[in-house]
Amino acid sequence: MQSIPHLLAGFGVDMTTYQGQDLPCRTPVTGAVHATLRMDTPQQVTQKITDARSAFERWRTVPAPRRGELIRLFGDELRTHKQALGQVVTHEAGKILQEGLGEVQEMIDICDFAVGLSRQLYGLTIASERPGHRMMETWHPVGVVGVISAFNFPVAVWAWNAALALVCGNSVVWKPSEKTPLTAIATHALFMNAVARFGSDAPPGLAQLVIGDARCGAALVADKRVPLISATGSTRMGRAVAAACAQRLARTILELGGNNAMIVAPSADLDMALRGIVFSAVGTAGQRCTTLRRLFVHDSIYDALLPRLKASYGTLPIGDPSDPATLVGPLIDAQAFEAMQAALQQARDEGGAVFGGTRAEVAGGEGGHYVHPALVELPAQSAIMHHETFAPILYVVRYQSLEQAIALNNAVPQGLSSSIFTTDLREAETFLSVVGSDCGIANVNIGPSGAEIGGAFGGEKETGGGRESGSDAWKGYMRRATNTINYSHSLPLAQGISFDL
Ligand code: UN1
Repeated sequence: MQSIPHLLAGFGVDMTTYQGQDLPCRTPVTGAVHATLRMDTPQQVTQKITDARSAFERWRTVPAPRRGELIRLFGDELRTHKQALGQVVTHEAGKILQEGLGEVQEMIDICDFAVGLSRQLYGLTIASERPGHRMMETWHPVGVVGVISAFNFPVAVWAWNAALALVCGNSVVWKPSEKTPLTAIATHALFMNAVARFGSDAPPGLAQLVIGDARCGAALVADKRVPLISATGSTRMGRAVAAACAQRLARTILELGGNNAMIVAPSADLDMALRGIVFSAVGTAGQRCTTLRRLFVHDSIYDALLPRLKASYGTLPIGDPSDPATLVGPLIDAQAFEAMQAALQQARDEGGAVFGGTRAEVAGGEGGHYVHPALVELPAQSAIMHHETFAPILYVVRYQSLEQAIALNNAVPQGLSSSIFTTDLREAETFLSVVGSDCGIANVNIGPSGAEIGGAFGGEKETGGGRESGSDAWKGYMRRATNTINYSHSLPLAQGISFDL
């Protein structure tokens, strides 16, 4: 695989604009520092918002299908550079290359979706109660949209937000995780290539990139000229963003912690369930919001499934994420490793039997944090299972009745994703029904992770309630105006009120 400076040069990035002394960027692959960047000051963030605001004032008047053309060009850039951008993701976030490429594909998919959407920003026409009147809804962009993204999906989640926000007529200010700024720099360069090809209809400043830490995020969140903040990350971060936005009555789209479960029912196809469990629990080294963290297995099949699961965990290829044979890459950093070890210790204290979970030796990766994914068998859903630990730990608990399993699924504070493996129609439909899973995503015979962009993505409770990506999530990036038009020669009042002068 090519080095980071070489890869970035391939995107046309001029690194001298970004280099500095403030932010050392480490690759989780080896732990080495591969770039040191300067951070934006809060004043520079303010200036970027000013530029984004003036860009918005022009961009909102460009017809939406023409705005879609910019996103089409951006999608083309992503198609051309898919391999290289996937490699940057792998270098910087430590995802295996297949997942790095999958992330870029997710960006391409949302671009395609957004291009179609640019001709479908529909409002309703509503029957008026008054003669000679018509009611309708018009959708307008909100203005500058602030996007705060996390290290684990360093580019796709920005693209979900930006592609929709831009076709809706907004401008975007992006504050990526300080753990993955280089991926953001590469993506921004590709976007600017699309802008250059699009021509002068795209005002400069339409998409802004902020490099920095929580101080930059705070400056973005506090700015009254940013009516909407879409933030992905920890529940702790989301609470701070929500509080700051509530203070000034700004809107938020929050995609926070997940603590996702799977129920494996007596009738489940165990071969499929096994594949679903392993991909969802150890993919991205357990660092997806949608990662499977809690597994509820029916008593009658527990002893058939667990040995197979352990056998599969015992032979997982762990190592360099750019090696095509690897399925489990490194954790993002030392802190993630320590949090994993602390969670495992707590699980032991709560009566858990831990399988795996130790540090894995990887030749050349001594400075990285590679682990054997952990399986923890517990007699009941204990306190640690109510927490999201961003690492490959799968807690396993037996259950006796579907009702009990659904109650366990719903007992945690988070509500992002959930799934059931069953071939029993009654069980599947109950799980999806009003008395079933309380999550934003509920799947049957599919694990909780790896959602397609076509559906609305997000979850309930401490996950934050936001919806991004497909379906009608675009409405979150627009404001709705209700219009009543009177084409008669009189002025009847609603509710039959008489008000004669
Ligand atoms: C996240 O983990 O923040 O459904 C997003 C999935 C991916 C997106 C995950 N499409 O797992």
